[in-house]
Amino acid sequence: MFRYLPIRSVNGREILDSRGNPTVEVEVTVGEGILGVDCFTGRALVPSGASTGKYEAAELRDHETRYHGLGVQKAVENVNTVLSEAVLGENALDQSHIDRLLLEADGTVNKEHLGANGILGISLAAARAAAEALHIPLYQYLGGCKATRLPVPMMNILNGGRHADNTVDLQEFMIMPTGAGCFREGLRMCAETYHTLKKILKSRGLSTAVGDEGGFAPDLKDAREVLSLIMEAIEQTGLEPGREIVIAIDAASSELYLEKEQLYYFPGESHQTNQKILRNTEDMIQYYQELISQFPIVSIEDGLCETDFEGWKHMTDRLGNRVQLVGDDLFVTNVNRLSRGISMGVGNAILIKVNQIGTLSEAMDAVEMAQKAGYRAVVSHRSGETEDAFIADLAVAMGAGQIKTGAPCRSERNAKYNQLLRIEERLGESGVYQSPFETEIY
Ligand code: 2PG
Ligand code: MG
Repeated sequence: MFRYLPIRSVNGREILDSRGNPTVEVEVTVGEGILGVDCFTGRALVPSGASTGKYEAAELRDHETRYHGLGVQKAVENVNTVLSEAVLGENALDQSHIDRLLLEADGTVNKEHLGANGILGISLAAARAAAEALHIPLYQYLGGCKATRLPVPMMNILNGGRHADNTVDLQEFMIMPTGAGCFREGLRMCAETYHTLKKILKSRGLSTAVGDEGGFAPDLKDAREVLSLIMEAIEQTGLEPGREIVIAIDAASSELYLEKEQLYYFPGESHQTNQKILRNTEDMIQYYQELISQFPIVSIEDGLCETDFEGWKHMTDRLGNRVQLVGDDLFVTNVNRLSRGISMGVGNAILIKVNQIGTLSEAMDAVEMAQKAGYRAVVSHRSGETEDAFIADLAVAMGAGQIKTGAPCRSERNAKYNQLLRIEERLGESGVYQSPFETEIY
């Protein structure tokens, strides 16, 4: 039976994210009855990045004095006026149609006219309202009856780069419990390792304060020192690195790149060693190659800068059969950039961030394109997050197999892990948890 579930109201407001900066929240109400009777409301909260890619959809900020210029009142006003008018009365069960109307209302390529933050809020809230009205869980609404795969966490336990004020240059050091039997066990293994790491840092007089994504942020010399500490933490927890837990890195190298010099500058390492550390593309690839041979690293995200497709091609030829190479700033959840990457043989995985592209349909299209081409997809949070756990359901819906959502610390991160615990419990014996990697990769 074809059902028409009209959008009855759209209500946006300005709220705060995990960094204390304003962001957009939207409530969409749908229903066939009189407003208020037989109506269902979905709410979505929009995340925000710090190491934002150059090619991301535009986040609309007020640039006024309040909130140091970061207010989102204009984006909220657009939600409550022109964007709301575009979708009122339209069928919430037709997500592609809703998203198309939002895109048309904006009319620009990167959503700079009305703001990707407001657009995304409506897009996500409409999906949630539809799931509510159908009385089915969000992952099932988005993914159908085959949505049974729980993602392996890619858990950021040590923060650097733009996410912390320490001397660690690479942005994220993550652990992945690929050897766990189920998601719940994997989460426990990671949380235990996280706490062991805390003890080790404390015993060496290093800081145990955390960065934006909940990982520790001590001053350390370089990636090797970080990775050695993580290895120690895994082993002291009684786990076997390389078999039960493997390691992933997000270099976020666009942040290190000096455009004029065409070199990557490592400020922390330079400071710690009293010499200017600069690496060219070749040095970077060589650097990763050494790290891969010394540590059980299975995944490197944004190993090279977002503009350098040629360099990426070279890196993929050299490392692509040994590690997952994830394009975040490179692909920005955008099918145009991804298809260029696929046709060139660049990278072998994409990071999926809903606010990087601005609508749910476009994000889902990117996952599908990746999967068809044999690329993996990692559903991801932003460094500025909220209590909204939408991406947990999205990861299961798309059968992505991997989720990147920070440390097991800070409730905006745990909201996603906790939602996955609920989904796993609900799926019961139908739930699938398996390593996304072939064993040869490490
Ligand atoms: C990244 C993200 C999330 P940000 O680079 O992958 O970890 O960071 O949201 O700051 O872009
Ligand atoms: Mg990244």
